[in-house]
Amino acid sequence: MTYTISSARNIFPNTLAADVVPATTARFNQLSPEDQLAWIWFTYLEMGKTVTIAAPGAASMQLAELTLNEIKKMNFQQQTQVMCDLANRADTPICRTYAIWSQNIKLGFWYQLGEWMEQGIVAPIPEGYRLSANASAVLETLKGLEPGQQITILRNSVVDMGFDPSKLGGYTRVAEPVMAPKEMSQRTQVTIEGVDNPTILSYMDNLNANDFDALIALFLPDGALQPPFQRPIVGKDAVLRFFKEECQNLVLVPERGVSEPADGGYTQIKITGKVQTPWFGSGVGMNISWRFLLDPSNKIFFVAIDLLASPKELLNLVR
Ligand code: 45D
Repeated sequence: MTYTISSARNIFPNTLAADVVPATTARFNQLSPEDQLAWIWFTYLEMGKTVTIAAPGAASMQLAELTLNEIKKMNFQQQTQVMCDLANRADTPICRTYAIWSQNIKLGFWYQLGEWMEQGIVAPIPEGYRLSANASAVLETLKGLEPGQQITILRNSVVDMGFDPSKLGGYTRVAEPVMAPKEMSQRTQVTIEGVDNPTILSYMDNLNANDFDALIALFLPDGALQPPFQRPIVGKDAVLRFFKEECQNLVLVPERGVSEPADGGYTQIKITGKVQTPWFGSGVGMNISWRFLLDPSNKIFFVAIDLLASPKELLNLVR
């Protein structure tokens, strides 16, 4: 039998992903726009007690600068309206601009607004604002989760805002410029207990080095990558674009894995370990698994990345 993308998604079916993340995001999306903004604000304050967000790079902020300056000049009432429009996914010029930004630009935009809210330059959440009972319940759920799960929910709530890009018709996405890959002398090499497959090691090392051209060369032309809680991204061009737009400066720390023969001369390999995002650095280590399916020539046909349900899952390498 040969594999399809959809059959490949079922390798290592015992892998337990953090389903609480999409469940919590769905509950968040039921809240009113005002409640959503206040909820994010309280979440942000709550998380700030344990982890620090790093300021985004100047290059990504430049792309949001026009919009940020426009908002800065508004009065508090207008600023509040803009933020509610974003949460409401309204059809306004700012919501349309926001819709075509990459995830990192959206996060950087809100990072700046958050700073300005603290400084009194942008309208704060009204003093004494009381979250609805539902919003409080969602916040309580979030408090009980691991930091890696919390930041994923926070990111989801931000990236889903703005006008729905699928209603825009044709458009050009706006993403941060791609930096040159790391110098050879600056590169690191992972070791993985139980796995020495060269494709897997190169995957980790090239992603850590931001060397996306070398990384994409490991994939088959019709290969696919499935990010956490998303549908697979199929084909080399689309996967390469995703790497360039969303994957700069990640730190992958794979720990252990298992490799075994699969049908048709393929090999299935599961790796578990930690991933750090540049927004939180080593302050937040997300518990991650990679499920790879390699073809007989050792090229990547499919890889799924999952955010794991608990640290215990790091040891789950059974089929
Ligand atoms: O509304 O192997 C205010 C892949 C209040 C690639 C605010 C990967 C009002 C292949 C506070 C101002 C990428 C799949 C808002 C691996 C308001 C691969 C602001 C995995 C919104 C391993 C809120 C990578 C703010 C992974 C500023 C798993 C919120 C990466 C900021 C995961 C939130 C990265 C931030 C994650 C969240 C990053 C900065 C989850 C960042 C999350």
